[in-house]
Amino acid sequence: MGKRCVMTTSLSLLLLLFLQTLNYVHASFLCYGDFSTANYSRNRDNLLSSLPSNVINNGGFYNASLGSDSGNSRVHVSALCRRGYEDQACKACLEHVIQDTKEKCPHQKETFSWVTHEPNDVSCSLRYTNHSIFGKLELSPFTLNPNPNNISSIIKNMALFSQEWTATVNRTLEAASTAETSSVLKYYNATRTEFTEISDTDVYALMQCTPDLSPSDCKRCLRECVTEFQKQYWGRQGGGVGRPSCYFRWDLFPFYKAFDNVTRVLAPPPPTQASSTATLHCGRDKNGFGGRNIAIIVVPAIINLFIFVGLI
Ligand SMILES: *[C@@H]1O[C@H](CO)[C@@H](O)[C@H](O)[C@H]1NC(C)=O
Ligand SMILES: *[C@@H]1O[C@H](CO)[C@@H](O)[C@H](O)[C@H]1NC(C)=O
Ligand SMILES: *[C@@H]1O[C@H](CO)[C@@H](O)[C@H](O)[C@H]1NC(C)=O
Ligand SMILES: *[C@@H]1O[C@H](CO)[C@@H](O)[C@H](O)[C@H]1NC(C)=O
Ligand SMILES: *[C@@H]1O[C@H](CO)[C@@H](O)[C@H](O)[C@H]1NC(C)=O
Ligand SMILES: *[C@@H]1O[C@H](CO)[C@@H](O)[C@H](O)[C@H]1NC(C)=O
Ligand SMILES: CC(=O)N[C@H]1CO[C@H](CO)[C@@H](O)[C@@H]1O
Repeated sequence: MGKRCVMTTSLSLLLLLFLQTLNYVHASFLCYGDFSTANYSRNRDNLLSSLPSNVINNGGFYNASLGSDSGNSRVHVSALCRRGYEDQACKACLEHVIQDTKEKCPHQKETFSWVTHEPNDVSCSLRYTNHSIFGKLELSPFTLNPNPNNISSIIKNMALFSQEWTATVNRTLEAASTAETSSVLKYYNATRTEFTEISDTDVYALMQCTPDLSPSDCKRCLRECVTEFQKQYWGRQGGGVGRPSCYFRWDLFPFYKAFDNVTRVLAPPPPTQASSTATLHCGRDKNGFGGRNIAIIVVPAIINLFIFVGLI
């Protein structure tokens, strides 16, 4: 009995670690809000059925709404792809996320996701709510997916890393939120940066906002993603933060096929005046929904594990 207990625990721990990695790879998805009516679901399904082709025909972003506010059945939908993807890969990603969302979120009114579609490793975003979202900055809820590994295992000078990371992320943030074009995928930037102390790889960072925001709202959204990562998972080797209006991810490897055409640059040099240490706070944001999707996956998996262990 004791032996089996220990085995179950360590297997569960392994499984948890594995699932954390899995969840990490699968980026951000949230489903929330009160339960919806049959009319709401029907309107949602109507909008979703033509969404992938509408996104493609509209240059990579599309938004629409359907239903009546009085009947509590009005649905607002928006979707987008990243800049630079082929239409067919983007469409496949959207079809995948739509199907996945319908399965995982059959009854709730609101969802957003910044996900990738494995076969092409192309990423796209889907969002629907029962209130008007066009042009509105929405910061919560948010998802937070840390890379499970620590950065301390590969670097020695944390202060130098911290300085280069902040400068790199600031550079990416400025570029992503400065809309130079009228393209619907204007708020986007991806950088590949060589850091002083990391010799065998580069630092990859990607940021994107929905195009209906103002530049300052986009900047604020991305800034809050960066701060959230620093607050909760500073010291990890990477991570992603998703909010309804924007997405930020960084890692020590390229992801989402987003860096194929990105030129490698050197980390910005340290500021000339004595650099101040970044203040890092600990603890969870009360509004965070970060752990919810993990729990949804982990609970059934652990039940399966018990069944499995019982069979031995
Ligand atoms: C959206 O649904 C929530 C309950 O889930 C409700 O309180 C709110 O009034 C609804 N908003 C609109 C615009 O219908
Ligand atoms: C749902 O939609 C139908 C047809 O549009 C309408 O007749 C019905 O009253 C709606 N139901 C609710 C609960 O609003
Ligand atoms: C990379 O560049 C090639 C050639 O210009 C282009 O076809 C492709 O779409 C680009 N990929 C991305 C992800 O930007
Ligand atoms: C990362 O660092 C934390 C705190 O120093 C430690 O508790 C944890 O075990 C480390 N994780 C890994 C994967 O090395
Ligand atoms: C990054 O931007 C923040 C906020 O604008 C600023 O406080 C900080 O000094 C910047 N850091 C670097 C290294 O540029
Ligand atoms: C990111 O911004 C930099 C600086 O503006 C620019 O040179 C680079 O082409 C941008 N990269 C992408 C992928 O948009
Ligand atoms: C690109 C796009 O379809 N934009 C539309 C989103 O919704 C607003 C408000 O309904 C429209 O004004 C935009 O044209």
